[in-house]
Amino acid sequence: SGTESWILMATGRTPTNIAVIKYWGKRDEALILPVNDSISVTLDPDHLSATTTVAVCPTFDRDRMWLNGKEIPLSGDRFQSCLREIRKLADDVEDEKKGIRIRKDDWQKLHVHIASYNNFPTAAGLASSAAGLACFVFTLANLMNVKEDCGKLSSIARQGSGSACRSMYGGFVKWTMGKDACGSDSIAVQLASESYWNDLVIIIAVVSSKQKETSSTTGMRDSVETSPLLQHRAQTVVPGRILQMEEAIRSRDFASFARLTCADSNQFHAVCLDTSPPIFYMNDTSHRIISLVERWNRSEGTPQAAYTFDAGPNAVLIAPNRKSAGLLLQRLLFCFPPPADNELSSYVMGDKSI
Ligand code: 2P0
Repeated sequence: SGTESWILMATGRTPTNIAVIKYWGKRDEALILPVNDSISVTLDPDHLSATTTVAVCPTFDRDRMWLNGKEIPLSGDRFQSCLREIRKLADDVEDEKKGIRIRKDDWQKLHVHIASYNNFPTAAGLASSAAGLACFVFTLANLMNVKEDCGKLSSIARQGSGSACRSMYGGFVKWTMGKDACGSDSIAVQLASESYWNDLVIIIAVVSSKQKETSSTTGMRDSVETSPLLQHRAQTVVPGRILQMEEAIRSRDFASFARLTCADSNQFHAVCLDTSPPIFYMNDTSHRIISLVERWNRSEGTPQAAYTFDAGPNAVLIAPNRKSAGLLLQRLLFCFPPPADNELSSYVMGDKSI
């Protein structure tokens, strides 16, 4: 500290997560407390992940943030609430080599610069807030020498974006809705590590590269206010499904896992349709993918693959192993043949057929 100049940085990488039992609806908007528990699988960091560098320097005069190289405003943002919460938990940092000594209280006055990158196109409408907020909280906590455990950090990430709390762990993760009013028990817990069920293959079929029309935040607010099905789902359906899903994961029972995953995705989209005005996240191509998987599963007599859709038309497909994943890809490519001269990686299903 003092007048000398120095810069201290930390970098982290966090993957996004895909819910298999969905979060949809808040009971407290400010604290982001959900109306039901949810369960997700965190992806491999090589694919959909956020990388964030946080820097602190005595000459920084305000907190600033860049997303994919472009500065974005921080004021009033949910990043601010995460920053405030982490600052409260900050501890002394000493780096003798660099001659840096930051005391706990100094963190209140020091400003941070945050640079975050997604290794996937934000425009593709794939969940980016979960990875971004989780990575931000995790990296900031490292920089500020926060000693709290991942559970506590997950409750801070939750205040940035609900689904972000689940990216605090790898593997299968449950976000427990919690009971208390301040949200201290609305945290993520790991159900199984990333290596527990590593035969599973996840395929993301990009159906449209357009940005979604209704954000999750406003969509779920409208659903809470207008959908009678949402109340039924949260109170009567999800509690049982959570227990069944935990059991399916524990016993690596793919058939049960797939049935629950598909049913829960469909119910979430039914709640969207039950909202006034109705929300349409899926499109014709999404529906064709559902039919394709349903037909295949029915013809084999037992689930070969699961599908799940979030707040957009892109399909997340889960196969029990590489062999099934290969067969699934064959079926997808048969129904949605890519243009011959195109690279498969840049081919967006449905952009042509709609
Ligand atoms: C989920 N989704 O469980 C569900 C399924 C989308 C569909 O969590 O308002 O971006 O920031 O808490 O976390 C998307 O909602 O919403 C989401 P906020 P978030 O993954």
